[in-house]
Amino acid sequence: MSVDFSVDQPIAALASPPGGAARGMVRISGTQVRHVLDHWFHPDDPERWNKGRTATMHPGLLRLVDGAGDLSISVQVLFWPHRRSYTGQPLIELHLPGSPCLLEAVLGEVYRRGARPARPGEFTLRAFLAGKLDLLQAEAVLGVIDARDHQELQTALGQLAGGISHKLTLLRHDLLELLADLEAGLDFIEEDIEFISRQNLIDRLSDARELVSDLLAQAGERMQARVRSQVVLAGLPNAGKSTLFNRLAQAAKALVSPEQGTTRDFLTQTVHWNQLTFDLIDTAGWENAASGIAAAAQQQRVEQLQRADLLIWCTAEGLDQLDAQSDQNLFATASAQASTSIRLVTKTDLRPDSRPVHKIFAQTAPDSPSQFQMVGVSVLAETGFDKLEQAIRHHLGSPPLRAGQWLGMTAARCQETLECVVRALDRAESAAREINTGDELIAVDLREALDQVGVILGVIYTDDILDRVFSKFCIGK
Ligand SMILES: Nc1nc2c(ncn2[C@@H]2O[C@H](COP(=O)(O)OP(=O)(O)OP(=O)(O)O)[C@@H](O)[C@H]2O)c(=O)[nH]1
Ligand SMILES: [Mg+2]
Repeated sequence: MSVDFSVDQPIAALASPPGGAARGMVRISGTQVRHVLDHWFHPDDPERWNKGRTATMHPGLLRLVDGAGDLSISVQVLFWPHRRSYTGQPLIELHLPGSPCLLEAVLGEVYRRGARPARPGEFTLRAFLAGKLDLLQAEAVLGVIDARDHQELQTALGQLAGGISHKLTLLRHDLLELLADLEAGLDFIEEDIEFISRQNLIDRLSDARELVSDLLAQAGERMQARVRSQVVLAGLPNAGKSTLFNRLAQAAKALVSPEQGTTRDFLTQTVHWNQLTFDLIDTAGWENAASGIAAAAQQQRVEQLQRADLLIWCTAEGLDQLDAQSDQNLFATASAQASTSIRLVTKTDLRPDSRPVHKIFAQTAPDSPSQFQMVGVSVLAETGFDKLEQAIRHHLGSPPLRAGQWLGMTAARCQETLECVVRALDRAESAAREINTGDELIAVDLREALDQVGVILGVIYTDDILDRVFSKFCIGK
């Protein structure tokens, strides 16, 4: 895609998801957008339609003439006549029954009447070009559309609301003022008039550098942060891990059988709970393995645990003394690798009496690990899942908020530029600390920092940057 900077010609696209639905929406934006509907839209109140000066909804009929004859479609037309629209220019949304054929026919007519098909992200591009959004916010629009869970949505909404933009805009104004003072001083260099003291200059440069360094650190954390937590199910063969995996993942994905060693490799499934998303990993049963493939497999599991945020160690109810001992030993090995663990008794329906869970461990292991949270579940009897969910939520907690301010794509785009800003501010500050350095040299670095902040916000942009950002959008947004 190459960026089209012309904003006059109306563009149009289907703005509702493809496929049948109760309602569908066609969006049209352009300076003379009203004329696209001339002669085939018949508003219930023509006077209001023709003279309306504020954003209003206009019910009416769309008359289409196609091969099959005349078609009258009942529509609601939302019309923003001037700049106060999403795109910052006149905008129309046609709301009509969501039949794909009907929407296609209407869109075809819109194109015949002078609009051209919108490119991916072109509505948001126009909003950006009209100054309605900066580049960080344009990316946030995409982040909102693509959000896969509550946390990602919150991050995108924060960025759309101007979280980072606000900080950078204030910084940019401050640096512009500094530059203006420095340059004003340069004009009066002969008279020795100073518009800003060196100390004030140093302090403000230092504050700016600190702010940008902090943003850079957050962007860096965002780049490293795994978006989702990893929860690993482990335990002896036949402990009921795969059965539990299927129950928690709400999918019959893992093979389950009474045979030991059913799961040979690991399986991953993303689990979405209200406000919490994590990757659940089912692993092969642990065995005491001294050598060979089993030892290698065990090593692989250890590495997996080191990457995990939570280990759920599954111990089946009713193990004999020998298995209970080996379960205890392997659990000790596994939990030493994991950052946190839950000890889970599975198949509690097999329990002969109503012993509480911690008593089971107390019996099988004298040095019972009381520091681990203990929970019991039965997939068969569907019991214990509330407690297990509580325990998982407790351990995963909320993701770090600092990194949560940045959308991944924004962090990726801005990291290098933020580094340039820090370096330029650093140079400017060092120069300012040298008594003999002239203001003109400080101004050079300050200008460089300003340019780069402008690139992040999209005040300064190239086709290439816009291409990269907007080509990721879908059509209609
Ligand atoms: N009574 C009872 N049996 C269960 C329960 N959960 C699993 N099982 C049975 O336990 C056996 C082993 O289950 P799996 O889920 O395959 O165990 P696993 O830990 O994945 O086993 P491996 O993959 O071999 O390590 C199967 O026959 C399951 O039906 C439960 O809650 N109650
Ligand atoms: Mg299994």
